[in-house]
Amino acid sequence: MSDTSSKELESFMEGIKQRDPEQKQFHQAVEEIAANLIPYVKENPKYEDANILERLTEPDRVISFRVTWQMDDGSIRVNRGWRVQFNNSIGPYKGGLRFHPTVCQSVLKFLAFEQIFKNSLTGLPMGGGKGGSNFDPKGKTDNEVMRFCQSFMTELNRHIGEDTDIPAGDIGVGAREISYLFGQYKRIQNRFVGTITGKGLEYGGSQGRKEATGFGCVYFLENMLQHHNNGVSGKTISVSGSGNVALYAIQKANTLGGKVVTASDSSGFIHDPEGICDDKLAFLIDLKEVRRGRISEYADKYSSATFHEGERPWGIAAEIALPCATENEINLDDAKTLVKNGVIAVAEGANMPTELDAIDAFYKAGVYFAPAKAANAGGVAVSGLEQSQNSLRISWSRGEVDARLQEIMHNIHQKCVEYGQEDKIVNYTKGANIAGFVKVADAMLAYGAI
Ligand code: NDP
Ligand code: 2IT
Repeated sequence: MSDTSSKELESFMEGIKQRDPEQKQFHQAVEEIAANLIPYVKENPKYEDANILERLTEPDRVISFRVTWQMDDGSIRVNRGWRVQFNNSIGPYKGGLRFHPTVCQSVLKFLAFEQIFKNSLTGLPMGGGKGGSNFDPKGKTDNEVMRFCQSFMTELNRHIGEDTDIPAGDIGVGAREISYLFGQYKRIQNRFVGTITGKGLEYGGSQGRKEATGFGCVYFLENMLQHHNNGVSGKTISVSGSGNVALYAIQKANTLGGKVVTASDSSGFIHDPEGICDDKLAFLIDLKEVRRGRISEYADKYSSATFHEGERPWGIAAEIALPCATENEINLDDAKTLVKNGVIAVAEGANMPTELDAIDAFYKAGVYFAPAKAANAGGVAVSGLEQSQNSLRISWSRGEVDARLQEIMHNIHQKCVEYGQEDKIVNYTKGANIAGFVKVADAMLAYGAI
C-alpha cells in the first residue's frame, strides 16, 4: 500500500473508531477490507464520489431486544438479542444467528459486515445480516433451549421474512435451535415459508446444508492448491473446532486423501498423529452433535490421541491449517509457529480466525491464504439454494446440491484470482474483498443516494 493510501486508511479508521469506540472486532473487520478497498476506490472515482465506503460501513439498522425465558427450576432469566441488518443492496439480508456468551454488538456487526461481501461472492442474490444473543446453550436442557428460542423468535419474527431477512445457524445455533426457532416462527406467522435456512430435511431443509460450510472450505482449498499445481491428497492437516464447520471439513479432507491430526473445542485440543479417519470421525460427530460431550473424550477412547488442555492446535506440525472454531484464534506467534513447521496453506472455515498481523505473516512467508469470506461461503451459498428450493416448493437431490456447491466454490476461487493476482502471488484477501465489493457497490450506485 502506498503512503497516501495508508494515511487515508488511518483517517478512515479514525472515523469508524470515533463513531463506535468499543467495537474492536468490527474495527478489525473493516480495517482488513478498507486496506484493499481504499486504493481500489481511488482508481475508480465513481465509488469515491458516491462516498460508498462510508455508506457501506454503517449498518442499515441494528435491532436490539430483551429475551426473557424460564429455567426448568422456574427461575426467570434475561438475555439480550440482536439482529444487525447491514446491507440489502443485492438481496434480502441473510446471515446466521450466534448464541454464545461473547456475543455483543461489535461481534455481530463484524459478522454482518463480512457477510455482505461473502454473500456477494456466492453470486446469489443475498444481502448481509447477522444476529444472535449472549445466551449460552451449553449446560442448558433441551426444554430451556426451547423456551429461550421461542422467546427470542417471539420478538425477532416481526423483523424477518422470506423476502426481508433470512437467518440461519452459526456458533451455538445448530439443528436443535433452528428447529425451535422455525417452529415458533411458523406458529406466530401461521405461514410455512423459508424464512430460516438450515432447517431439518423433513420440513424444508436442503440436502447438503449441514455439510456445506466444511465441504465448501475444503473445495476452495483444493481449488487454491490445484491453481498452484498442488492438492490436498497426502497432506497433514490441523483443524481447530469440532462443531458444524470443523466436522465436515474433516470429512471432506479425508475424502480427498488428507490426514487430519487435530480437532479442538473451548477446553483444549486433541492430537491424533494417526489421523481422524472416518471411523473416528463418526465417533466425534456422535460425541459433538448428539451427546454434546467434550473433546477430551476422544483421547479417552483412542490411545493414539493425546488431549492438550487449554491449548490451541497450532503448535502441531501440519502442511495445511483449517481454523474452524472462532475469531482471532490464530495470532502472530501462532502464525510464526505454523510457518516454522512448514505450513503451505491456510483456509479459514471460521469467520476472522486470523489476526491482521498473522495474515501478513502468512503472505510474507508465501503461504496460500484463503480468507473466510471466500473459503467459508459454501454454507451461506447452500442456504441460498435452500431458499430457492423453498420458493419453488421442490427439493434437489444431494448430488445436485453438491454439484452446485462445487461450482460456486470454483467460481469464487476464480474471482479471487481475477481481482487478487499480483506480480508473483494471488492475494486472495484482496481478490475476495474487491470481487465481493464491486457488485454491491454498483447496485448502490444504481439506487442513487439512499
Ligand atoms: P459450532 O457451535 O457448531 O462449533 C463451534 C466450535 O468452535 C466448537 O468446537 C466450539 O467449542 C469452538 N469454539 C467456539 N467458540 C470458541 C472460543 N471462544 N474458543 C475456543 N473454541 C471455541 O459453530 P460452527 O461450526 O457453526 O461455527 C464455527 C465458525 O465458523 C464460526 O466462526 C462461524 O461464524 C463460522 N461459520 C459458520 C458457518 C455455518 O454454516 N455454521 C458458515 C460460515 C462460517 P465449544 O463447544 O467448547 O464452545
Ligand atoms: O457465517 C456464515 O456464513 C453463516 N453462519 C451461515 C449463514 C447462512 O445464512 O447460512
